[in-house]
Amino acid sequence: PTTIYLKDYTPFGYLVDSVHLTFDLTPHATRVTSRIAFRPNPNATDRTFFLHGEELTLIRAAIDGGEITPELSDKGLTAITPDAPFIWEAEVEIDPGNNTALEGLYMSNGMYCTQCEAEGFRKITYYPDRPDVMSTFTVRINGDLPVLLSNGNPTAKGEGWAEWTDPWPKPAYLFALVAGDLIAHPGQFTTMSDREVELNLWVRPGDEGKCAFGMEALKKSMKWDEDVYGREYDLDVFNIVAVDDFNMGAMENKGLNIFNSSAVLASPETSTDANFERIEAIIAHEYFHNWTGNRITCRDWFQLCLKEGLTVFRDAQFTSDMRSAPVKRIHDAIDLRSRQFPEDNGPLSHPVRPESFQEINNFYTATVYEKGAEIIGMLKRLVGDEAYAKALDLYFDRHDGQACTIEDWLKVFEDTTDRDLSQFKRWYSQSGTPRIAVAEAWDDGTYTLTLSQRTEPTPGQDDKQPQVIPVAVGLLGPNGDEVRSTEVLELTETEQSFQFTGLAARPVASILRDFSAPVILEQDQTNSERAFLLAHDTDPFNRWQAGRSLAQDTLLRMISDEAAPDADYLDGLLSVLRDGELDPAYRALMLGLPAQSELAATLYERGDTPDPMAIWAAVETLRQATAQHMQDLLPRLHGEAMVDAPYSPDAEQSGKRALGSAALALTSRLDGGAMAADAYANADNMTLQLTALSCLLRARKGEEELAGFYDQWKHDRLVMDKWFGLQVSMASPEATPKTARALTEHPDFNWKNPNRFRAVMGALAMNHAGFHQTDGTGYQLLADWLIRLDPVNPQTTARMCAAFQTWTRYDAGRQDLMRAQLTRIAETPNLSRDTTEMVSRILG
Ligand code: HT7
Ligand code: ZN
Repeated sequence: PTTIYLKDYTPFGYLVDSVHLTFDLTPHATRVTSRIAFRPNPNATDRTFFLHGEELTLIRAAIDGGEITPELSDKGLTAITPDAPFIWEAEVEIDPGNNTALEGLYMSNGMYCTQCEAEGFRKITYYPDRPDVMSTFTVRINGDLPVLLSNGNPTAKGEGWAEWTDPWPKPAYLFALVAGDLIAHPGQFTTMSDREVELNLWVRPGDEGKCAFGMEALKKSMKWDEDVYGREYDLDVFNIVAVDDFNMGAMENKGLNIFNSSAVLASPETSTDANFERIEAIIAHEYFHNWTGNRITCRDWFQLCLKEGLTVFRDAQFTSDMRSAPVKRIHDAIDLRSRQFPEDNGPLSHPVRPESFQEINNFYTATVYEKGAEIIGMLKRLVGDEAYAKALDLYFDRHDGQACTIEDWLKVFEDTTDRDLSQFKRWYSQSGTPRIAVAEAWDDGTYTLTLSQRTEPTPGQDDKQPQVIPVAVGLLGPNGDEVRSTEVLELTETEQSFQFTGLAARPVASILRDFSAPVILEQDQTNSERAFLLAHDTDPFNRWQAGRSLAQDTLLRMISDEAAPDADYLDGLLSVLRDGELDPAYRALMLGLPAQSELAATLYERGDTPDPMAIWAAVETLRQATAQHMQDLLPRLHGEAMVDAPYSPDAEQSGKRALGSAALALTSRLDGGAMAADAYANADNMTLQLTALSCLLRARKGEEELAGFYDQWKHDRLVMDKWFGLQVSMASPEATPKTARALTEHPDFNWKNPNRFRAVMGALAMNHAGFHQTDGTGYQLLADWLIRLDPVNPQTTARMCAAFQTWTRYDAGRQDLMRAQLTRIAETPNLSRDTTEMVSRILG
């Protein structure tokens, strides 16, 4: 496979002034006719006229009306062109009905839809399929279906046809087309300059009852982007379509967002609070792309973080504003540690702006998205809110309509603040998670904090340079009062000391408040210091972190030394949970424990070999001890969690339910699931129903309820995904691979549907002790299915290979077993480029 390098970027030899496309839709022989106005690009030297094109049958090609015979390859075509503006015409035939890869034009339940990011447009017609080639598009769709949609505004329609015009120049990856028997859930939005926008959420008949929440989320997002970023929507219509077969969450196509139905459809009966929150965030994310991604796009795919990091950052700000900022920040830190840190510190490690790739689809990663967003958070913290707002205004003014780079992005900050961001820029090029070691000294009223940073070598990067790290610090006095409020220290050297003078007594430092940088803090804290911070820290993130550190410390000692659960942890937790003044959602988070895979990572980093069963057993023991320790408080927590109002997925109600669910899970460890059985019988929403069912399954009960759940919900695809996934996540470690295998034999296991495949195989990979059973059956089952899925859907297969990315952490026996499965996948004949690249990077 060919490797593509950032350093090799050159502009395309031609500019595109307009694109006209006509689609004659039939399932197996769709005709696509293109008429494209090209002209030589004055800023380019290479005039090779190469158009990308894959899996296309060329019927006819012409330049300025004269038929030509271009040179064809499996990647595209080359032709001789005039040295002046010209019109390119082509007619191709494609087969959407057999497109199982879900890239390009494909069919899902009888509906035509597209997915063009990153390089799917080349499966629709011949085109310079690269993000720096931008053009207006006019699209005519001929098809015998009631709803025919494309980007932009509707400009004409008749029986069996429709025409759409998108006035905003865009790259081909934002092209979209949908045709099907769909029903609209309508809405309306008046923009800040009083323009009326027609909104529609298009769904399959039967899903009409699941649209209201998504529509409200869209309106809130539109309003928020006006209020906070001054960004107004720029077309007469905004359409969202829900599709069942989709490789990722959703896609921001201009004026026609396409969503995985799991990321947009919701009702209280079928969706959990977590589903609602995720849907609100994804709708916001895709909508925000209209400016950060669509109006200003990426010059090339190496710059992916330009749009994704910024848009994730914006959607996180939105969620903080709509819900609770501390709760959102804690969720983000948990997510980063469980998904991004393993990537950054393993064989798949890559810079936020990668320098090379074979298959760009493999770089839609937690590093590009979430670490990319963290970088923006750090930048904002360093320059301050006001300068950030100014820099963003300048970014939109200066670059509207352009395809940009990270250099363009940083330049607007340099120009607004006069800061030199050359060292800061290392965040984009240097992979790996920086570690900050903490040393403290106290001398006669002066507290000295010495911070030193280091980043371990990562693939292709042996030597690391110091980065600019904003470390937010506050100091607490012995009575728990804050003696120094939060200050952002700028760590730029390998080692740096910071002094705080004039203190009456030695303080307790609260370091990395609000998780001010995506780093690992190495601090030799005593458990009494942690307990002190858990009781007193005024920074909600670090207060939670203190509890987390206590939990981690006790778990590590339980695993390595067979120690008993730590009293500081149990007592500290009890007092926080007793505090009725604290937000229930926050208290629910306090009850969480580090993921078992995270404990494995910490053990490995300490030089120990993690034993997944020992980790699992320690977590079980600690949970049991917590339940016993909190026995008297649990009824009160249940009481506090009672919601005496019609169901709403808002932050207040869902916070209460989160606390109630955590209390129910602990209670089930004491009463054998009696209360959960009751809760299941009385549940009137999916959050409670699923919580109760998971408690029962964990108590090794609930067979009857599981069967009842199936009968109740077998008609609902999204709920059935939960039914499949839950059984695998709740299975005992020994039973996990067997349970997953049995589910793959279930008649409803439609493995070609990415959601259903992920429900089972994703849950298998996430069940740490179950996946890592010593007999290797977990590894083998996953590999069997990845090999089967690869020719059908390479993108989803490749993403799921990441389940093996931590294989070198474990003992020799497990390593042999995982290596054998990875090798078996790698040696499969005709393996896709996507999976080949992933497996070879994982094997190293
Ligand atoms: N920009 C999109 C990323 C994407 C994608 C989405 C759906 C299916 C395939 C895809 N490939 C890339 C989604 C986003 O970040 O908003
Ligand atoms: Zn995005």
